[in-house]
Amino acid sequence: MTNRTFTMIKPDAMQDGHAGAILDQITKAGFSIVALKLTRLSEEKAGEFYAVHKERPFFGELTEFMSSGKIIAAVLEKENAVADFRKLIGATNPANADEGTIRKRFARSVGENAVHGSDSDENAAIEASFFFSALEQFA
Ligand code: 3AN
Repeated sequence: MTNRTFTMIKPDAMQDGHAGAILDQITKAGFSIVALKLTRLSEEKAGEFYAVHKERPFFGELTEFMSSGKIIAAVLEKENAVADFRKLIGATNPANADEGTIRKRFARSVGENAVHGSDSDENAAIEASFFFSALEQFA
């Protein structure tokens, strides 16, 4: 699984109509889509996904936002996927993200920052399994 990462297109980017452009940028950067679904998280499920942030002051805001609308969840494959994808999406706060990164182009703010990208191979596998069965991660 070292060549896979997990992403979500978050409710802000979905509502702002950026899903197509974001998927285009991802595939043009050399990632292939291994699994993909459009869904919506309940606040409870969002809390489960972001459990590591439970003690952070923005946790309530985060789970409310992440359950506020549709998302697209996807598993992506590429050599060095986790690190390369973090580079492609840019800094957590779009104000600090490099020009041309997905967050610089499409994010609204640090809380509503357009996309998620796994921060390690281990978390990529855990997060992919949160949304997709083994059968759905076939590619
Ligand atoms: P990243 O998504 O770049 O890995 P994390 O893991 O620090 O960043 O944060 C997870 C998510 O929590 C972010 N994508 C963002 O939506 C939200 N978040 C992080 N920092 C803040 C903050 N200061 N205020 C509001 N939301 C935040």
